[in-house]
Amino acid sequence: MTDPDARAEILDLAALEARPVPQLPPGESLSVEAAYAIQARLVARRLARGERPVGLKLGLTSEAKMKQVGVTEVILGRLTDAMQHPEGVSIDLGALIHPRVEPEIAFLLRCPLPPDPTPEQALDCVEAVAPALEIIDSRYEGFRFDLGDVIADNASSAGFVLGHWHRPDTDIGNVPISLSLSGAPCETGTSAAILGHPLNALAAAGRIAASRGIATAAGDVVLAGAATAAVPLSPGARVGAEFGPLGRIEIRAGAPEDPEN
Ligand code: 0L1
Ligand code: MG
Repeated sequence: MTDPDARAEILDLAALEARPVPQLPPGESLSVEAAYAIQARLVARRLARGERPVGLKLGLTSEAKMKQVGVTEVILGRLTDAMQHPEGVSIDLGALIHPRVEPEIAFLLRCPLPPDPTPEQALDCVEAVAPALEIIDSRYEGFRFDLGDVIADNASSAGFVLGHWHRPDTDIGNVPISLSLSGAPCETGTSAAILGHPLNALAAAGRIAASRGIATAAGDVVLAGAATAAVPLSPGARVGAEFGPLGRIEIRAGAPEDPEN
């Protein structure tokens, strides 16, 4: 059986050193329960280094991603303050293995999520909504993993950028979203691709958090999941994301010689 502390250390070092590790061999696949236990230890190592928990992220929220990993349930990862970047910033790619970026919708909570909320009950806990970009980075070679691997790897969490906050009653059910790289359009989608409505993802976050003993609190950010496929980030790229009435977010992928890195 996989030792959870040893596995958490392997994944933590892979992220710290930006060096990928192999996924577990098929005979050693993790159960979902074992995988969340490793994730908890992995995040505890970050907190022990002084990082602060700031919320949660949903992963595998689109049908395409679920199919890719062969699952029917979304997954949860945890966000820390060290993962948040200000808008417009240059992201240090040297600290990442094979980063990708994807547009999402973010929620700011005004109270803890109930254990199994309806989307309407989840909305009652929302202080504000915002457009967001998530930077994902699998710690596994070739971005190859099974369900247990990716949960253990904190759902590929690596970074996130928030746009401007809007009122909680803003209609986020079908926001048109487009992503461009250095001015060239590359992905389009809508927030309806996030489990049919981002509030369904927020409700799922409440359900999974409760079932895994993960607390939520006022002030937490919850990333609802991707509205388009994730796009590889390469040095020097300018990423622009348009979220219709919610606004626009821009970041840059730092080139190695970039003075900001
Ligand atoms: O945020 C995500 O949907 C990522 C979940 C993990 C799967 C992946 O890394 O693509
Ligand atoms: Mg995501």
